[in-house]
Amino acid sequence: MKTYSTISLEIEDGIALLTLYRPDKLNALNAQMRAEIADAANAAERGARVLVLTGAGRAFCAGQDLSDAGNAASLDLERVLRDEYVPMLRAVSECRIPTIAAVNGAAAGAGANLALAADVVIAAHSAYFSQAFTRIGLMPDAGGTYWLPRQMGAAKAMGAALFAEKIPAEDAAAWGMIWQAVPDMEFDAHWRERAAHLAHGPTEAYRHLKSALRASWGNDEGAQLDLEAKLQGACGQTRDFKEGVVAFLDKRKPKFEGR
Ligand code: T3D
Repeated sequence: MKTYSTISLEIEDGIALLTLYRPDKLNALNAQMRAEIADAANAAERGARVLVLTGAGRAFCAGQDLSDAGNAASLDLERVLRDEYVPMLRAVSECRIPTIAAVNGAAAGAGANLALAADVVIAAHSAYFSQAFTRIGLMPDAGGTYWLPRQMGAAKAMGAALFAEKIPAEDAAAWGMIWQAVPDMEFDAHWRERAAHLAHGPTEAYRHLKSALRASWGNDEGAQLDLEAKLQGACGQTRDFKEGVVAFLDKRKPKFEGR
Protein backbone atom coordinates (compact mmCIF):
# COMPACT_ATOMS: atom_id res chain seq x y z
CA MET A 1 0.00 0.00 0.00
CA LYS A 2 1.19 3.52 -0.87
CA THR A 3 2.48 5.63 2.02
CA TYR A 4 1.55 9.26 2.47
CA SER A 5 3.06 11.98 4.65
CA THR A 6 -0.01 14.00 5.73
CA ILE A 7 -2.66 11.28 5.84
CA SER A 8 -2.84 7.55 6.33
CA LEU A 9 -4.87 5.09 4.29
CA GLU A 10 -5.70 1.58 5.48
CA ILE A 11 -7.91 -0.79 3.55
CA GLU A 12 -9.36 -3.77 5.39
CA ASP A 13 -12.55 -5.83 4.98
CA GLY A 14 -13.77 -3.55 2.20
CA ILE A 15 -13.38 -0.40 4.33
CA ALA A 16 -10.87 2.28 3.29
CA LEU A 17 -10.00 4.39 6.31
CA LEU A 18 -8.46 7.74 5.38
CA THR A 19 -7.13 9.57 8.44
CA LEU A 20 -6.06 13.22 8.17
CA TYR A 21 -2.74 13.16 10.00
CA ARG A 22 -1.44 16.57 11.08
CA PRO A 23 -2.83 16.56 14.64
CA ASP A 24 -0.54 19.34 15.92
CA LYS A 25 -2.20 21.66 13.36
CA LEU A 26 -5.67 20.25 13.92
CA ASN A 27 -5.25 18.49 10.56
CA ALA A 28 -5.21 21.78 8.63
CA LEU A 29 -4.99 21.33 4.88
CA ASN A 30 -1.80 22.13 2.99
CA ALA A 31 -1.08 21.49 -0.69
CA GLN A 32 0.46 18.09 0.01
CA MET A 33 -2.54 16.99 2.04
CA ARG A 34 -5.00 18.09 -0.62
CA ALA A 35 -3.15 16.04 -3.24
CA GLU A 36 -2.86 13.04 -0.93
CA ILE A 37 -6.57 13.06 -0.04
CA ALA A 38 -7.47 13.10 -3.75
CA ASP A 39 -5.04 10.28 -4.47
CA ALA A 40 -6.25 8.18 -1.53
CA ALA A 41 -9.93 8.66 -2.40
CA ASN A 42 -9.20 7.44 -5.93
CA ALA A 43 -7.29 4.45 -4.54
CA ALA A 44 -10.16 3.66 -2.15
CA GLU A 45 -12.62 3.70 -5.01
CA ARG A 46 -10.57 1.02 -6.76
CA GLY A 47 -9.81 -1.15 -3.72
CA ALA A 48 -12.68 -0.88 -1.22
CA ARG A 49 -16.47 -0.78 -0.91
CA VAL A 50 -16.73 2.20 1.45
CA LEU A 51 -14.48 5.17 2.22
CA VAL A 52 -14.31 6.72 5.70
CA LEU A 53 -12.59 10.05 6.36
CA THR A 54 -11.65 10.99 9.90
CA GLY A 55 -9.08 13.09 11.75
CA ALA A 56 -6.18 12.13 14.02
CA GLY A 57 -6.17 13.72 17.48
CA ARG A 58 -8.82 16.11 18.76
CA ALA A 59 -9.95 17.70 15.47
CA PHE A 60 -11.39 16.54 12.18
CA CYS A 61 -9.87 19.36 10.12
CA ALA A 62 -9.30 23.09 10.78
CA GLY A 63 -9.49 24.06 7.09
CA GLN A 64 -6.78 25.78 5.12
CA ASP A 65 -3.38 25.73 6.86
CA LEU A 66 -3.09 29.41 7.66
CA SER A 67 0.60 29.12 8.54
CA ASP A 68 1.09 27.99 4.94
CA ALA A 69 -0.49 31.17 3.61
CA GLY A 70 2.75 33.20 3.60
CA ASN A 71 2.05 36.72 2.47
CA ALA A 72 -1.73 36.44 2.36
CA ALA A 73 -2.20 39.48 0.12
CA SER A 74 -0.15 37.96 -2.69
CA LEU A 75 -1.87 34.55 -2.59
CA ASP A 76 -3.72 33.48 -5.71
CA LEU A 77 -6.66 31.86 -3.96
CA GLU A 78 -8.52 31.26 -7.21
CA ARG A 79 -5.66 29.13 -8.48
CA VAL A 80 -5.33 27.22 -5.20
CA LEU A 81 -9.05 26.48 -5.19
CA ARG A 82 -9.22 25.44 -8.84
CA ASP A 83 -6.00 23.42 -8.95
CA GLU A 84 -5.87 21.94 -5.45
CA TYR A 85 -9.21 22.07 -3.62
CA VAL A 86 -11.48 21.15 -6.50
CA PRO A 87 -9.67 17.88 -7.38
CA MET A 88 -9.68 16.89 -3.69
CA LEU A 89 -13.36 17.71 -3.18
CA ARG A 90 -14.46 16.02 -6.38
CA ALA A 91 -12.47 12.90 -5.58
CA VAL A 92 -14.59 12.63 -2.43
CA SER A 93 -17.99 13.87 -3.65
CA GLU A 94 -17.83 11.91 -6.91
CA CYS A 95 -16.38 8.76 -5.38
CA ARG A 96 -18.20 5.74 -6.83
CA ILE A 97 -18.39 3.98 -3.45
CA PRO A 98 -20.27 5.32 -0.39
CA THR A 99 -18.30 7.82 1.69
CA ILE A 100 -18.61 8.59 5.40
CA ALA A 101 -17.07 11.56 7.20
CA ALA A 102 -16.55 10.47 10.81
CA VAL A 103 -16.17 13.91 12.38
CA ASN A 104 -14.32 13.42 15.64
CA GLY A 105 -13.82 17.08 16.60
CA ALA A 106 -13.57 20.58 15.13
CA ALA A 107 -14.44 20.88 11.45
CA ALA A 108 -13.73 24.46 10.40
CA GLY A 109 -13.60 26.32 7.08
CA ALA A 110 -12.68 24.01 4.23
CA GLY A 111 -12.45 21.22 6.83
CA ALA A 112 -16.20 21.53 7.50
CA ASN A 113 -16.91 21.49 3.80
CA LEU A 114 -14.63 18.54 3.13
CA ALA A 115 -16.87 16.64 5.57
CA LEU A 116 -19.99 17.83 3.76
CA ALA A 117 -18.59 16.44 0.50
CA ALA A 118 -19.02 12.93 1.94
CA ASP A 119 -22.31 11.06 1.46
CA VAL A 120 -22.95 10.61 5.16
CA VAL A 121 -21.59 12.70 8.02
CA ILE A 122 -21.52 11.14 11.49
CA ALA A 123 -20.23 13.44 14.22
CA ALA A 124 -19.33 12.95 17.87
CA HIS A 125 -21.43 15.09 20.24
CA SER A 126 -18.33 17.10 21.18
CA ALA A 127 -17.57 17.90 17.52
CA TYR A 128 -18.64 21.14 15.85
CA PHE A 129 -18.80 22.71 12.41
CA SER A 130 -17.79 26.27 11.62
CA GLN A 131 -17.93 28.20 8.38
CA ALA A 132 -14.95 30.10 9.78
CA PHE A 133 -14.21 31.95 6.54
CA THR A 134 -15.59 35.43 7.30
CA ARG A 135 -13.48 35.51 10.48
CA ILE A 136 -10.44 35.87 8.21
CA GLY A 137 -12.13 38.02 5.55
CA LEU A 138 -13.12 35.26 3.13
CA MET A 139 -16.40 33.80 1.94
CA PRO A 140 -17.24 30.09 2.26
CA ASP A 141 -15.58 27.95 -0.40
CA ALA A 142 -14.68 24.28 -0.83
CA GLY A 143 -18.31 23.56 -1.75
CA GLY A 144 -19.90 25.29 1.26
CA THR A 145 -22.16 27.53 -0.83
CA TYR A 146 -23.32 24.41 -2.69
CA TRP A 147 -23.91 21.98 0.17
CA LEU A 148 -25.18 24.25 2.95
CA PRO A 149 -28.40 25.54 1.34
CA ARG A 150 -29.17 22.07 0.01
CA GLN A 151 -28.68 20.39 3.35
CA MET A 152 -30.10 22.82 5.87
CA GLY A 153 -32.07 25.34 3.83
CA ALA A 154 -31.36 28.92 2.77
CA ALA A 155 -31.99 30.63 6.12
CA LYS A 156 -29.67 28.45 8.19
CA ALA A 157 -27.05 28.43 5.42
CA MET A 158 -26.98 32.22 5.28
CA GLY A 159 -26.72 32.51 9.07
CA ALA A 160 -23.96 29.90 9.25
CA ALA A 161 -21.98 31.69 6.54
CA LEU A 162 -22.46 35.24 7.86
CA PHE A 163 -21.92 34.61 11.58
CA ALA A 164 -19.25 31.89 11.22
CA GLU A 165 -20.25 30.52 14.62
CA LYS A 166 -19.52 27.06 15.94
CA ILE A 167 -22.48 24.78 15.16
CA PRO A 168 -22.50 21.92 17.69
CA ALA A 169 -22.88 18.44 16.19
CA GLU A 170 -26.33 17.97 17.69
CA ASP A 171 -27.60 21.21 16.12
CA ALA A 172 -26.00 20.24 12.80
CA ALA A 173 -27.95 16.97 12.91
CA ALA A 174 -31.21 18.66 13.98
CA TRP A 175 -30.86 21.17 11.12
CA GLY A 176 -30.28 18.46 8.52
CA MET A 177 -26.70 19.50 7.83
CA ILE A 178 -25.38 16.07 8.77
CA TRP A 179 -26.79 12.56 9.09
CA GLN A 180 -26.19 11.89 12.79
CA ALA A 181 -24.60 13.10 16.00
CA VAL A 182 -23.73 10.36 18.47
CA PRO A 183 -22.41 10.39 22.05
CA ASP A 184 -18.60 10.50 22.22
CA MET A 185 -18.44 7.15 24.02
CA GLU A 186 -20.31 5.45 21.18
CA PHE A 187 -18.84 7.41 18.28
CA ASP A 188 -16.00 5.11 17.25
CA ALA A 189 -18.00 1.87 17.44
CA HIS A 190 -20.94 3.55 15.72
CA TRP A 191 -19.19 4.79 12.57
CA ARG A 192 -17.27 1.52 12.30
CA GLU A 193 -20.54 -0.41 12.39
CA ARG A 194 -22.07 1.92 9.78
CA ALA A 195 -19.00 1.52 7.54
CA ALA A 196 -19.13 -2.27 7.88
CA HIS A 197 -22.83 -2.18 6.96
CA LEU A 198 -22.07 -0.32 3.72
CA ALA A 199 -19.00 -2.46 2.97
CA HIS A 200 -21.22 -5.54 2.94
CA GLY A 201 -24.05 -3.95 0.98
CA PRO A 202 -25.07 -3.89 -2.68
CA THR A 203 -22.26 -1.64 -3.95
CA GLU A 204 -23.69 -1.17 -7.44
CA ALA A 205 -27.09 -0.12 -6.05
CA TYR A 206 -25.30 2.37 -3.80
CA ARG A 207 -23.40 3.77 -6.76
CA HIS A 208 -26.56 4.23 -8.80
CA LEU A 209 -28.62 5.70 -5.96
CA LYS A 210 -25.85 8.21 -5.31
CA SER A 211 -25.92 9.43 -8.91
CA ALA A 212 -29.73 9.51 -8.97
CA LEU A 213 -29.99 11.58 -5.79
CA ARG A 214 -27.32 14.01 -6.96
CA ALA A 215 -28.92 14.34 -10.40
CA SER A 216 -32.34 15.08 -8.84
CA TRP A 217 -31.24 18.63 -7.95
CA GLY A 218 -30.98 19.55 -11.62
CA ASN A 219 -33.78 17.36 -13.05
CA ASP A 220 -37.51 17.81 -13.41
CA GLU A 221 -39.76 14.91 -12.37
CA GLY A 222 -39.91 13.41 -15.86
CA ALA A 223 -36.15 13.40 -16.28
CA GLN A 224 -35.73 11.89 -12.83
CA LEU A 225 -38.25 9.11 -13.46
CA ASP A 226 -36.44 8.37 -16.69
CA LEU A 227 -33.08 8.25 -14.92
CA GLU A 228 -34.47 5.97 -12.19
CA ALA A 229 -35.76 3.55 -14.82
CA LYS A 230 -32.35 3.46 -16.51
CA LEU A 231 -30.34 3.02 -13.31
CA GLN A 232 -32.77 0.50 -11.80
CA GLY A 233 -32.42 -1.44 -15.04
CA ALA A 234 -28.70 -1.64 -14.32
CA CYS A 235 -29.32 -2.68 -10.68
CA GLY A 236 -31.62 -5.42 -11.97
CA GLN A 237 -28.71 -6.94 -13.88
CA THR A 238 -26.53 -7.38 -10.80
CA ARG A 239 -25.83 -10.59 -8.92
CA ASP A 240 -26.68 -8.74 -5.72
CA PHE A 241 -30.26 -8.16 -6.89
CA LYS A 242 -30.67 -11.86 -7.64
CA GLU A 243 -29.14 -12.73 -4.27
CA GLY A 244 -31.41 -10.21 -2.50
CA VAL A 245 -34.56 -11.75 -3.91
CA VAL A 246 -33.44 -15.35 -3.31
CA ALA A 247 -32.42 -14.49 0.27
CA PHE A 248 -35.81 -12.84 0.90
CA LEU A 249 -37.67 -15.91 -0.34
CA ASP A 250 -35.36 -18.19 1.68
CA LYS A 251 -36.00 -16.01 4.76
CA ARG A 252 -32.28 -15.39 5.34
CA LYS A 253 -29.94 -12.39 5.29
CA PRO A 254 -28.57 -11.62 1.81
CA LYS A 255 -24.86 -12.04 1.17
CA PHE A 256 -24.01 -9.20 -1.18
CA GLU A 257 -20.80 -9.35 -3.16
CA GLY A 258 -20.89 -5.79 -4.49
CA ARG A 259 -21.49 -6.72 -8.13
O1 T3D B 1 -6.12 28.83 -0.19
C1 T3D B 1 -6.79 29.49 0.60
O2 T3D B 1 -6.31 30.04 1.60
C2 T3D B 1 -8.30 29.58 0.37
C3 T3D B 1 -9.03 28.54 1.08
C4 T3D B 1 -9.53 28.79 2.32
C5 T3D B 1 -10.26 27.70 2.97
C6 T3D B 1 -10.35 27.82 4.49
O3 T3D B 1 -10.43 26.79 5.09
S1 T3D B 1 -10.34 29.33 5.24
C7 T3D B 1 -10.60 28.93 6.96
C8 T3D B 1 -9.33 28.47 7.61
N1 T3D B 1 -9.55 27.95 8.94
C9 T3D B 1 -9.80 28.71 10.00
O4 T3D B 1 -9.91 29.91 9.91
C10 T3D B 1 -9.87 28.02 11.34
C11 T3D B 1 -8.64 28.36 12.16
N2 T3D B 1 -8.65 27.65 13.43
C12 T3D B 1 -9.44 28.00 14.44
O5 T3D B 1 -10.24 28.92 14.38
C13 T3D B 1 -9.27 27.23 15.72
O6 T3D B 1 -8.01 26.57 15.70
C14 T3D B 1 -10.38 26.18 15.95
C15 T3D B 1 -11.69 26.93 16.26
C16 T3D B 1 -10.58 25.26 14.75
C17 T3D B 1 -9.99 25.30 17.18
O7 T3D B 1 -9.68 26.14 18.26
P1 T3D B 1 -8.90 25.54 19.54
O8 T3D B 1 -8.90 26.64 20.57
O9 T3D B 1 -9.50 24.25 19.91
O10 T3D B 1 -7.42 25.21 19.05
P2 T3D B 1 -6.24 26.26 18.74
O11 T3D B 1 -5.45 26.50 19.96
O12 T3D B 1 -6.76 27.45 18.01
O13 T3D B 1 -5.36 25.41 17.67
C18 T3D B 1 -4.45 24.39 18.11
C19 T3D B 1 -3.21 24.48 17.23
O14 T3D B 1 -3.60 24.25 15.86
C20 T3D B 1 -2.60 25.87 17.26
O15 T3D B 1 -1.21 25.72 17.10
P3 T3D B 1 -0.20 25.94 18.37
O16 T3D B 1 -0.48 27.29 18.90
O17 T3D B 1 -0.58 24.82 19.33
O18 T3D B 1 1.15 25.76 17.76
C21 T3D B 1 -3.19 26.51 16.03
O19 T3D B 1 -2.39 27.57 15.53
C22 T3D B 1 -3.20 25.35 15.06
N3 T3D B 1 -4.21 25.58 14.01
C23 T3D B 1 -5.53 25.54 14.15
N4 T3D B 1 -6.11 25.83 12.99
C24 T3D B 1 -5.13 26.04 12.11
C25 T3D B 1 -3.89 25.87 12.75
N5 T3D B 1 -2.73 26.02 12.13
C26 T3D B 1 -2.77 26.35 10.83
N6 T3D B 1 -3.92 26.52 10.15
C27 T3D B 1 -5.10 26.37 10.73
N7 T3D B 1 -6.24 26.51 10.03
